[in-house]
Amino acid sequence: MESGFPAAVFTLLGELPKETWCGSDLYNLEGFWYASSLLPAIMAARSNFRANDCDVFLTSSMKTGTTWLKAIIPTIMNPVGRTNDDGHDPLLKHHPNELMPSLEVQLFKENPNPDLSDMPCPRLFRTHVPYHMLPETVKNSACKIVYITRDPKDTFVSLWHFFNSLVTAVGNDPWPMNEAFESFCRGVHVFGPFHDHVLGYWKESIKRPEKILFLRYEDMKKDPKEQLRKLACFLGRPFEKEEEVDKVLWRCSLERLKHLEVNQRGVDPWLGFDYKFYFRRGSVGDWKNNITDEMKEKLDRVTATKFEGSGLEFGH
Ligand code: PAP
Repeated sequence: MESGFPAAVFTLLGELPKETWCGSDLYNLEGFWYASSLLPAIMAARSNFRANDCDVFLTSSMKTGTTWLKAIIPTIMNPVGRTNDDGHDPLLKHHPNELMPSLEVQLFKENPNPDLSDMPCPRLFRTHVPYHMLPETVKNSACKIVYITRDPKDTFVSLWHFFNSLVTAVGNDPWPMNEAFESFCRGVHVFGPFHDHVLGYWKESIKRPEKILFLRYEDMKKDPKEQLRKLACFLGRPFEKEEEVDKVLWRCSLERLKHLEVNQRGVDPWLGFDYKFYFRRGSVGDWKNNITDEMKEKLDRVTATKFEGSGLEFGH
């Protein structure tokens, strides 16, 4: 069997419900859809990852503002992140994906049992898996979980643009938006259903606010300083001066990151995606430029039904 992953994982793949999505196969395990290329790593991480109390986990469904936080969290946690020493800013040379390694895309992709013991504390990780799929020690240790979500309509539009850019960049036909939209409303997309993903972390964050910080992209855009202060306190690294907040926000701003050479020309070595595709408009309400009134109403209805009684709302 290839790369040390148990044979049972590959046998399981053949038994799971399958759908084609954006030209690839997705498999449904315990109610969520995963790319076959990532599922062995997801299952290995779930069984084999051991959390430390000092770890920080960034969790999200795709295209909800994760890259912003992949930049912000390391900058907050890094002692030079809030100083004036711009020359040593890791973001100058590294796409944010490199600063918070992904369990499924990077660490467990080739090896089901990687040795992570030499990573310095605090270790920073990210994952797109739903709450129930997290390794037990992540749920049960004192490590921190930051979750970011976004209006489903903007999330869908961002997801479509991202994958459409990827398929057209290699000369394939554009991904029909109607097809992508119908799949999203049915919950069939990578790491979907989006609404169930959000609900899993939302419910847990209500039960354990000291464990899970639940953030929204819209709040980050509306009052970034307030959200950053909240995040820094949650991570045990409160800001001492206002200038530190400004510094982190500037370093991690879309405008800055988008224009750095590493992000304009670099390619993600694990996924083969151009780094530039992670940075687009970064606005709230971009769905108005992309989907019809009918689509808006349909997705709003799905959202209202799914979130009914949860206290969660996205309205703009
Ligand atoms: P991922 O799930 O592949 O990591 P993610 O970063 O969650 O993607 O989502 C990408 C969105 O975040 C893009 O939104 P858009 O398509 O609506 O434009 C991207 O532009 C936005 N984004 C990336 N970096 C930043 C940033 N530094 N500040 C604000 N938004 C950002």
